[in-house]
Amino acid sequence: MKHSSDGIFPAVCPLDCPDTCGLLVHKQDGKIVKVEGNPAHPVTKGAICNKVRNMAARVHHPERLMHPLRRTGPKGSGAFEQISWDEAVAEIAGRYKQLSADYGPESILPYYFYGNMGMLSVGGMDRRFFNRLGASRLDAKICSAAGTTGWVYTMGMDGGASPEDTVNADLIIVWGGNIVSTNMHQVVFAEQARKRGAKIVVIDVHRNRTAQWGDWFLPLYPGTDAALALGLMHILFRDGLTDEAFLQKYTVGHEALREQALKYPPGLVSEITGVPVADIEQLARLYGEATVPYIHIGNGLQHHDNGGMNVRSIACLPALVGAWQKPGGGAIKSNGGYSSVNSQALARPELRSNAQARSINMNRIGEVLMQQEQPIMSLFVYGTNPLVVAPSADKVKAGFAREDLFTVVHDLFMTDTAMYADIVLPATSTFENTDLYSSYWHHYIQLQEPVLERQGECKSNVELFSLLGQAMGFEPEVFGQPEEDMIGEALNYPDNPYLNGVTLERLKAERFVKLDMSPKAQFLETLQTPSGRIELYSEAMELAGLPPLPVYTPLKEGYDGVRRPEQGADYPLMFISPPNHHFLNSTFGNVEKHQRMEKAPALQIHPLDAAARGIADGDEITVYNARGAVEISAVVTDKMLPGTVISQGLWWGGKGKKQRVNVLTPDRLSDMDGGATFFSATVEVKKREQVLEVPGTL
Ligand SMILES: Nc1nc2c(c(=O)[nH]1)N[C@H]1C(S)=C(S)[C@@H](COP(=O)(O)OP(=O)(O)OC[C@H]3O[C@@H](n4cnc5c(=O)[nH]c(N)nc54)[C@H](O)[C@@H]3O)O[C@H]1N2
Ligand SMILES: Nc1nc2c(c(=O)[nH]1)N[C@H]1C(S)=C(S)[C@@H](COP(=O)(O)OP(=O)(O)OC[C@H]3O[C@@H](n4cnc5c(=O)[nH]c(N)nc54)[C@H](O)[C@@H]3O)O[C@H]1N2
Ligand code: SF4
Ligand SMILES: [Mo]
Repeated sequence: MKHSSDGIFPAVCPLDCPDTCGLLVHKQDGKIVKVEGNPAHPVTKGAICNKVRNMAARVHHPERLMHPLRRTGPKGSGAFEQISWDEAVAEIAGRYKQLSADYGPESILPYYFYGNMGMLSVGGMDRRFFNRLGASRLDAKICSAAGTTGWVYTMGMDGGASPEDTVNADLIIVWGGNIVSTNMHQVVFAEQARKRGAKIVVIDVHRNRTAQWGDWFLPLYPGTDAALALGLMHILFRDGLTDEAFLQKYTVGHEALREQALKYPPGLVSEITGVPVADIEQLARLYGEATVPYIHIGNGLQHHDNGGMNVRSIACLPALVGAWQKPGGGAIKSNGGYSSVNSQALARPELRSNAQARSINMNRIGEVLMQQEQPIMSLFVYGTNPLVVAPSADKVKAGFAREDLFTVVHDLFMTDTAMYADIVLPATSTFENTDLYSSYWHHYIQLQEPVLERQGECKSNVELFSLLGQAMGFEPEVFGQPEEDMIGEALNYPDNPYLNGVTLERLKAERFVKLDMSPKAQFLETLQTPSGRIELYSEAMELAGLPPLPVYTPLKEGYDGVRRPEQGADYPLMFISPPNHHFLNSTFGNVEKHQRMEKAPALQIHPLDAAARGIADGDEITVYNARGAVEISAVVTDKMLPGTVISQGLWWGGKGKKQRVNVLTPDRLSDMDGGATFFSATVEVKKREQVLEVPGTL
């Protein structure tokens, strides 16, 4: 494609969002002037969110990084000088050779996430580079680790119902997911179901946009979802609403689960969750009597100390009523497993000579940077903005401020994180790249080909790590492999039958290639759990030291129906900081258009909690706990139960502002697979007298 020409070009949304929309990019005079949905995409059908509709403002933002930079002032001061790519690459390669000699290559840590979901962008040349270097490995558990693990213990694979089938559902429960903001095409399917008579129930800790759209909103206390799921099971078993034939044929452990559910009568569950007994009874009846009940399991309820078990418990519900037998029934936690590609061909783990190299959980980055033993001496950050998105952000900042830490950041913008880099490298936008995209929700694979010429001196992740590989003297055939060859190898993966027939040639010709979903017809017969059945009782969990049956465990800070005595009076409010509508995690947080749409960072607080603290709507407040403090304004609202406060959106700090919510969040790990516990935080709030802002470092 002649990408310097003007016109309308197909593209793929690269953001970490389940919808992975097909886009059309309009170009005039070599610039993107408009981004719209591609009506030809079979699922997203031309509808896209407002964030990406305004993507041109980000791609052509005046502050986009265009050249490599080297730090000239103290860390975090933002003082940099422009350097050439040759200088930047030589400096990084030189430092990496020296660090490998002095401390060993494991003193170098890649720190990445999915700012761009392209399979070549993360997991391709980058992984080859760090494998060949022998760097420490990153355990990338910031997003969905705990919940996915809880799901997989129960269902065997990272996959559930097919989204397009959910139009057949007659009851839709959106549980801990704000899909109006975070998965808009699931809302489109749910609307179609609603037109045919489906009822939409939303279970959440606050009346978010999705709850306002749904038919029935049930607010509950944070982290109590497993108790609610067990309460529903209690009633389903008690009232004979279970599908006994299904339980016999497709599950193990239903008798043990029945016993377990006896321990969760509605009265107790109501006390734990804050949901009235009558509502628990009614929801169980609705679920038990529905013909095609579908549950959307969001990410919110698994960002907790007990997050894995929350998802695990909800994942048992469809089996109790045999929902999996009907197209559109069952649940979706994530569908990433259907589109798994040959990740080994991309990442080439065999290039690593130290197979035993340590693995570091990204949720612990602040702590890890402070450790004296086997210290991390260099961080290479790409596709993520840890100073804003990682938990316990003040600790993270202290780690990044270490003068002896050699930090490289590759990004499109001078993020809060890049401010702490020694070398900042400019990244291309997805529209300048070749890449391969799958969705972790729908079943279509897409190819991105460059539609915009390189902006400034920007380089893609693939180019960057290819250059670095060459500078280190690594194998030219590995580090110079053409992108299309890498894509071909990734798709060549007989281990995944769903990928059958998806090829580069077809992607080029057809743009949207559906996975071969025919193996799904045998879904229930080919479950990949150890028993080959849905595991209501899981021996694998028992072996892993986890409770084999669903169980409710209170959060480490916070509620279990009543305030827990050991929590003390210091930080009595549960603090939830989920994404907002117009940012994508911290992406767009620096774009004026998107900031305007979000107004300003705020804390939603219940009238009772506000009154107890003399706080009125619009007051400037300090939200604090032992981890730090945030200064934002109060919105007094009854959208949640008293005792819970909400701040939506991952705002950047920028200079002098104390508004990064992750200062308050714990870096504890969840019950399963080292997941993050962002939402298991407690805080106190006080009114703040207006003070003049003093500019300074972050
Ligand atoms: N607009 C927009 N879209 C996004 C993103 C974004 O930042 N902005 N981020 C993307 C990413 S990376 C992800 S992982 C997904 C996440 O999207 P979702 O799956 O929707 O998950 P969250 O938005 O994290 O949380 C969803 C809801 O869970 C609620 N919640 C918190 N704790 C609990 C609890 O204990 N129980 C229950 N029942 N609910 C609880 C939160 O209040 C929130 O309303 O969205 C993706 N899409
Ligand atoms: N308090 C709280 N914290 C959270 C969450 C929450 O709900 N509450 N959500 C968590 C979740 S679910 C997630 S997934 C994480 C997400 O956190 P991150 O993965 O850090 O996501 P973003 O904030 O979008 O940052 C992505 C960065 O990648 C850059 N980028 C984009 N494309 C490219 C590229 O091609 N190359 C390079 N080198 N860089 C690129 C973007 O400019 C941006 O700065 O945040 C987590 N943090
Ligand atoms: S962010 Fe999500 S909804 Fe918006 S265009 Fe991208 S994939 Fe579609
Ligand atoms: Mo995420």
